[in-house]
Amino acid sequence: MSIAFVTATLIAIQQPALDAPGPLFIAPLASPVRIEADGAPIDVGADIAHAGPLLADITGDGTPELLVGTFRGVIHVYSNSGTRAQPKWESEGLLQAEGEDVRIHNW
Ligand SMILES: [Ca+2]
Repeated sequence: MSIAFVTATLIAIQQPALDAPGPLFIAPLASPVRIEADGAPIDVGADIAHAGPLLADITGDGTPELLVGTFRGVIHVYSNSGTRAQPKWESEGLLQAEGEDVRIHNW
């Protein structure tokens, strides 16, 4: 998959300081679920793990793709042939720009 550039919006949940007055609300979390692509759990462990997932609509069709950055600086791209509510991920390989794998050095 090749793109010119990526824009994305990150959403953070603001939590009150621990010493703030009033009750501290901590939402219960659901059990973790392995995300699958092509019928198997996604595993970018060969790239030393430290996976950084991001949902972003890089094709402009209104359905987000799954991008998973790794410690080595490459970004795995998974297209969604499902829906926003019921995604079905399929591996598209590494993110490329101008025919080359995108590498973002993080050190
Ligand atoms: Ca899309």
